[in-house]
Amino acid sequence: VGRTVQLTLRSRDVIHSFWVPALRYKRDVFPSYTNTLTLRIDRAGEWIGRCAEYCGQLHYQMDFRLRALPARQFDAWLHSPAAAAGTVPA
Ligand SMILES: [Cu+2]
Repeated sequence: VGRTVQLTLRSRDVIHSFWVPALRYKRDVFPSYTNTLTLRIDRAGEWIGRCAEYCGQLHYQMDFRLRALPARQFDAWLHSPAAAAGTVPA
């Protein structure tokens, strides 16, 4: 919350699109090109994200959650074994 964050986006297979409608963030994700998305969220919360590019039979399952944590909670997670393992806080 309150920090500028840059996401690095790259697909393992086909073209997807990282879309968080409520925040108006959307960026295409390619297998052969690394894209970035710079975002800043000024309040804690959780938003639903979806793939906005028809990417195959499992496209309908490509929902995710984007969560903005207060700075102290984010820093604790960032320096935890969970972050190193690539997992997110519950
Ligand atoms: Cu898709």
